[in-house]
Amino acid sequence: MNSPAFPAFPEGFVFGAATAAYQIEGAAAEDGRGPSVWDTYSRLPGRTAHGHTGDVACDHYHRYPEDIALLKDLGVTSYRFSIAWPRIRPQGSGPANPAGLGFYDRLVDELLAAGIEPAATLYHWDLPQALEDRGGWRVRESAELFGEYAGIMARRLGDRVPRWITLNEPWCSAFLGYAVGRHAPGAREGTPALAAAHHLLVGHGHAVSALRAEGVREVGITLNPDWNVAATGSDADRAAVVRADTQHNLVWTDPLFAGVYPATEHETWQELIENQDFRREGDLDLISQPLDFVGVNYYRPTVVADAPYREADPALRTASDNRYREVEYPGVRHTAMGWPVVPGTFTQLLVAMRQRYGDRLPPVHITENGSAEHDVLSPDGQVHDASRVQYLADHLAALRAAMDEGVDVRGYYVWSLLDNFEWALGYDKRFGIVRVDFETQARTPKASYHWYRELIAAHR
Ligand code: IFM
Repeated sequence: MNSPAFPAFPEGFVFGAATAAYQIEGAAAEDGRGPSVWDTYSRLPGRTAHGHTGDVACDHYHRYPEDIALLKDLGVTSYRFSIAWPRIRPQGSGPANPAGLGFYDRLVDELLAAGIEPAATLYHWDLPQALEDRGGWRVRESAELFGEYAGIMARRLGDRVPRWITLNEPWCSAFLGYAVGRHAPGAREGTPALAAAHHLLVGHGHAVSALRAEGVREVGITLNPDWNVAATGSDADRAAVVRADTQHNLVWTDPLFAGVYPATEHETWQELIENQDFRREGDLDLISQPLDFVGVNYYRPTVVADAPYREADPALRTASDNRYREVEYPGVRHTAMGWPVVPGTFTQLLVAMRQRYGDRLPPVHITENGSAEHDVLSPDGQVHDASRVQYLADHLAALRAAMDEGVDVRGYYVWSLLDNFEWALGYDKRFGIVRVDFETQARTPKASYHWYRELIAAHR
């Protein structure tokens, strides 16, 4: 195939690659790491594909020097990784585990020696199980302990890690975790999922305060806003888009960037907006502290159609019963995740965020973008993942278009450096630009790795 053209980015634009602790580290029971909710959940029958767990994953805990060598050869300016809270505080509270701190010390030092800026995410879904046993994100204590843990990490690594992300995709933690039960801890609850959403935001606020107190350079949060498209032009489907936007996007972005919860006609969400006992005076001030950047993870648009509530009695409805349903995006390619590929929606989403919040929207880093494909290891030993290359080229061009329309985007992190544990879908879905053979742990850079490497080199 002919390689797609490289979009041009301004000088200083950050090119990176991203991963997350539970998806790559393995060594789940080593050096004093405590269990996380994902260790527990992945062992429940039928919750992950083939019963896969993150016990070994990419064995990055032992192979990180090899992975950093791949990053160095790729030429990225920054690497986004996450810190496993249960490695640092195995019980979620109490003394820090020196071996856990030592691992991230070594990782950061090796990155810096390779000329790569570390970007650390404090929470990519691996809540210490001990905290889940005390209520998890349903209770305020987890938010407070998250702030303490942020302080521990900032004191330890703040001199060497310039970019800090508090939470990754809190929508998934709250709603996949506590409303529909597709992620750990697997709860299918109503209002407690709304409390979890609120406590995640409060936890973010405590972490921002702790990171600021240690004087770290940049603080942000990573969200996964949806671009919701109405299935038809009907008023009912357009109203469904408003509900989907509220539930998926505004519940995060309005408190963070406008210091309010969104006004909505949506009965389920009214619960969140009205005075709940989990909300306290001053929470919104804590949550809306200014940030240096917002991380945006974007993969695909979502088509929504009006649908009846599944539960007729409002008192019995859960937070996942939102009077809309997702439908197929017709006529476009779908990735191995079944996700529609419509790169122009990436531009639309970023421009819409900028329009809604104006200058209150901080500069943006794209902290994840990429695609799972049906990769094949060819007889020549290579992975010719042309569809992933095209996906990346088209999304980078769409990103560039958003910048041309005035969105201040400072960086782009491909998801992911490595094939890894794709949560409930186990190891079946491959997002890496480097193939991982999970039997031998051999790493093979794919065509997309080589393409991205050339794109980065073209900007030097
Ligand atoms: O693998 C995940 C990642 O952990 C969070 N964002 C989406 C990715 C692909 O599903």
